[in-house]
Amino acid sequence: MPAFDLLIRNARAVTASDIFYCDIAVKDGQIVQLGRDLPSAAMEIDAAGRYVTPGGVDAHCHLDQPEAPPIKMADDFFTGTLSAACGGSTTVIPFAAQQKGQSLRAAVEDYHRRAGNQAHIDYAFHLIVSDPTPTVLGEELPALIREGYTSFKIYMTYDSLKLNDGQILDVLSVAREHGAMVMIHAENADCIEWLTQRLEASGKTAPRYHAHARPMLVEREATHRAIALGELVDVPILIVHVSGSDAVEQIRWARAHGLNVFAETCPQYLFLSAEDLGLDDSYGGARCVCSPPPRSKANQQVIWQGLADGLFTVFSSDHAPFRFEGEDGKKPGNKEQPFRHIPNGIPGLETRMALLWSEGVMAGLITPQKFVELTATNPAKTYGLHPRKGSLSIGADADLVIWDEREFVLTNSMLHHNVDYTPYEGMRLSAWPGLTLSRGEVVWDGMTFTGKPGAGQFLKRGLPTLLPRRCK
Ligand code: DUC
Ligand code: ZN
Ligand code: ZN
Repeated sequence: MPAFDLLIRNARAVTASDIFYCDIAVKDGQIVQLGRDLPSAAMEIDAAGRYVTPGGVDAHCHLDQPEAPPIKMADDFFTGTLSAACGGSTTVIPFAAQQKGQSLRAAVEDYHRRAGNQAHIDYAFHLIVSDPTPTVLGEELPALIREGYTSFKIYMTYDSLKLNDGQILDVLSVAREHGAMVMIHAENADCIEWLTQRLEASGKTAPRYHAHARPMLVEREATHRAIALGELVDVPILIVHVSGSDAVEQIRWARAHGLNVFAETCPQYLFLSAEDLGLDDSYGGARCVCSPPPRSKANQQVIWQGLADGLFTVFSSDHAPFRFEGEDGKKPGNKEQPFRHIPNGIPGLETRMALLWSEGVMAGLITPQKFVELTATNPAKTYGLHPRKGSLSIGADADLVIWDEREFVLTNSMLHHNVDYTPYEGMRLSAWPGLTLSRGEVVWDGMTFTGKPGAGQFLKRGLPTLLPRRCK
């Protein structure tokens, strides 16, 4: 009887701190040994010296989140988790979103129904708190944190979601009391509305004006305010989808003042620019409408620098999938719409890992260890999944990626999401996951998806472990 279920031989294993050659032995879905010349297993894979990293933890993606009809997210738990696995992610954390007037508990129950038995890889839920009533703050949130929903996102923009400063302070206080992590979407809603109305009044409604309505200063102001609110309550916060230099400066300022402010960025701020929203009034740029919008090309360098020097804690996709054609996506009701009505968001679950490995690690901008830290280890620590997830170590889940380094041109036809485009069409990349393992099962072999719906498990999470905690 073989000692192991699976052995990956000759791995060039990467963790957030080290690179070493070893064999990786898997039993019952977990890594059980790392060593040299380990005894044989029921199944063996020769990595032949290729890099092996922990599977990605995509800690910011939107799947099957309810939208106002006719708009509908293109990916649900079936297609979203399948696509994630083909791109080397083995855990996703989408959002159970509370509608105003709805109980948070009802939002969570509805989201569990949506996940059903559809997930191909493991998943957890963040909460979106849009209506922090006394019952939500005093009863529902504390109970849900205890049940393993240990992070929540709050918005400073979007009419249906935004909180005022007093409400933000209330939510932050609950997070402080219970040790949860608050993710903040930082854009100033009133400035955006004021600018949008002026643009509309002068007939500037093409997709490219989306970027004009959300300049960097609206993100800068809200980021600064979020930092101040976090400081007032004395609680760590995480600013999501940081897009450019203005917000980066605010976060550097906060860190320099000793504040526990964490930050996330996303591929769109490295590889897209405001030009992708259109150089003229044509509608194609709707494909790249997301918030905050992509900035100038010079800002891409600021984001790369922040990834390399530790400003950013996590690198997520912010996958928010809407089809370009049809009535339910970027053209609501089958009509080209003023930018105000274009659903915000772009697809990116499947491309997140390869874009960063190819253009970051292989191009020499970040180390392989930094890649692992940003895409797997830190997201797992930030959201209470470490060391089960995001770790290549004994006892961790055997969620692994073996990397193929080869040149190819990315096209949407290669991808497995349910979106009819990728913003990265035609990019020349140098790497893609050659194999993805989810708890020891091959789910992607470099050519074919081999996983099963329902194999993904819901993950009840612990508290964040990014910061030291006193042990008794
Ligand atoms: N912005 C968000 O805040 N969420 C989803 C997508 C987007 O563009
Ligand atoms: Zn957001
Ligand atoms: Zn988002």
